[in-house]
Amino acid sequence: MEPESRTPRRVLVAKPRGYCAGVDRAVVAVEKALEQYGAPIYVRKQIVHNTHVVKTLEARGAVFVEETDEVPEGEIVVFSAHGVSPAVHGEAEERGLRTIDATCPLVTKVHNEAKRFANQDYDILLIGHEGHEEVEGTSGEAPDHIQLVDGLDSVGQVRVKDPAKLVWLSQTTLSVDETTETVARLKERFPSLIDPPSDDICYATQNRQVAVKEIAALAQLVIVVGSDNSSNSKRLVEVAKENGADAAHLVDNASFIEDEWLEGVTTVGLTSGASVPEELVDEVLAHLAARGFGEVEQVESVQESMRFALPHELRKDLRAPVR
Ligand code: 2E6
Ligand code: F3S
Repeated sequence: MEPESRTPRRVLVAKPRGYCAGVDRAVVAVEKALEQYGAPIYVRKQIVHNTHVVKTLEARGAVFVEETDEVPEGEIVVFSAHGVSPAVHGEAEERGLRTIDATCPLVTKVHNEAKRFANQDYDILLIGHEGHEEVEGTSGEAPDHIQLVDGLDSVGQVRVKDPAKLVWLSQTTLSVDETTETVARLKERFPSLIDPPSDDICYATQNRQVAVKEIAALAQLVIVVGSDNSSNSKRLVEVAKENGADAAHLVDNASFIEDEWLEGVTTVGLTSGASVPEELVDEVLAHLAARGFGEVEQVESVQESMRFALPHELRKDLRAPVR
């Protein structure tokens, strides 16, 4: 047998990976606000769920707060990509804050679906993860009509007013396969349950899952770069494990990789969540190259070209007095 140091070792890098159009728009919105109005710019919650992005923006003068009541009156506050409920918009208005709404347009689309079905008096089953900011924002659009379905186990607890007027919607960053299973289970209980008018799991979530499946089938170990509060990044780890990888780990950056994960491994799969800057992937590649994984191959599953316009508030002067 060849000594391990001479065994060919390669990295398969999934494409697409990393920043989606909604994250790019939200991060650029904070950067532009800092350029246009100067520090401090307040941001409610993490603009996207990535530690490195948050630290970098903090160093440039962004101030991250949990709630709008921490923002001094009259100041500018950016709402994160995950969206906010109408109540949060109301609180900001009451405090005279100038707001920049960086909610991803694909999250806004789900809010609009929720409002429309609630106005028609439907019960809405929102499939998503309890406590996630996106779920809190969407639920806040119609709290009396929306109930959360968090995983297969909660299907049995669903109670509805009229099973003939029932629709499901979802968080944008779920596992496609797991959601399909949850919907099937819900339809066993409620055969007249209707589907959303279009996919709520967004294009970026879906594409990154398709791409990680392709590399997971060829790799013993899959490394997903992403922070541990990032729903879409965590789903990539699960999808990798369910689709052929012996092991899959979420790491915030290269320093979290443990040498023992690499023992006996010849092919490492690498991908990153939708909130992850590419420089963190480059650092992981350098870390792996230093450990003998010098051969790098990009595996492209889907081409992406989505772009979103910046929030409209950045196109007007927020310094003008509020009327
Ligand atoms: C907004 C909506 C969806 O935790 P999650 O995956 O939702 O969030 P991020 O910030 O990791 O990813 C981008 C995003 C923003 N996804
Ligand atoms: Fe939007 Fe999907 Fe990204 S909802 S922020 S495009 S992960």
